[in-house]
Amino acid sequence: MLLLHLSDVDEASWAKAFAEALAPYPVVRQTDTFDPGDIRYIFVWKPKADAFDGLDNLKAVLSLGAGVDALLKHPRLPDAPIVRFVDADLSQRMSDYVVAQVTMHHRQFTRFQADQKAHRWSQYYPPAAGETTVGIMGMGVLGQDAVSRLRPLGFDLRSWSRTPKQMDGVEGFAGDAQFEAFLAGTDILVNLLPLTPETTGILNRDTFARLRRDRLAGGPVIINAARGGHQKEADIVAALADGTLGAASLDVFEVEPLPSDSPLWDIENCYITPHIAAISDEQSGVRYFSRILIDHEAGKPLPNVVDRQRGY
Ligand code: NDP
Ligand code: OXD
Repeated sequence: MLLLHLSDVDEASWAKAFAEALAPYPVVRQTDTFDPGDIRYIFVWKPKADAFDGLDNLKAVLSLGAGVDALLKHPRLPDAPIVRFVDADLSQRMSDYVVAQVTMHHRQFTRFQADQKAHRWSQYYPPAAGETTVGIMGMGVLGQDAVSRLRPLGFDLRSWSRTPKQMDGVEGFAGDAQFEAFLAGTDILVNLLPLTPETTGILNRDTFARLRRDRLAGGPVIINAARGGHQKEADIVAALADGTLGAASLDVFEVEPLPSDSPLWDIENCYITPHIAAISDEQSGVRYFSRILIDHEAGKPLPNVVDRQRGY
């Protein structure tokens, strides 16, 4: 039996789609009456404290989210393997966001917007894409998709990951030892890391100060589409005010929803979206997890299992 335990998304709709895809395999929701001992798989997003109680025969936890940082902190998380969402549709949506923000900053949107408001005719020619370096932190599923879509646009690309990566047309940097060198040549910093103890607060003043300063006229830019826990918002506010950063695009925040009194809302060169960079699409999600469940019941191994030791 598959149990759905979803918060902040339309659980009824997902349950209906799973029931259709898996029939006659039984599918139940958290509010249905069922014997917890019959649950073999649980599909979760923001599970409540009692979500896993009594699930003594669980074979796997299926995560609606690609990021599992919050799930791993669940106080009563069972020992079963966790399968996270890895999907071409999700990657495409994230790359849509990344490409939009990168191209906007590369072409100096903040500057020309201010000029327009001031009725100021000020000819400034942005560097060509090939003269602009986009540095991507996190070269996993989403990072690799993002570079595959930025590359044809002609950007100079570099990546930073925990272990070394070799990708065509991307200069790879890895580990703490190469972090400074990675930052020193980066004009637009894109964060696609998972949130772990090692990556918490990585978008801070010290990181911003190490970015390349002489290429983009307004100053280096950060784009955070991963998790709010990666960023120190007080440092972003200060860095945007004193010119350490030329602009920031933020999709995620230390506290979500972003409190209405956050200073970030009113900063002209800070571009805020409400954690919408990429959503797990229902149709793709049901297709992906149904296949996994059916294959696993048939004895095949689970794909995309989270390494709890690494935290992603
Ligand atoms: P992956 O697990 O596929 O990739 C993670 C990458 O980060 C890997 O390249 C890994 O290195 C690297 N990494 C991990 N820890 C470190 C470290 N300490 N130092 C350097 N590099 C590190 O994740 P995804 O690409 O699938 O997703 C990334 C994140 O995006 C998710 O965790 C989630 O938080 C976020 N997300 C946000 C969404 C939104 O709407 N805003 C939507 C979906 C996801 P290595 O390759 O060596 O293992
Ligand atoms: C995710 C997210 O992790 O939507 O999938 O943030």
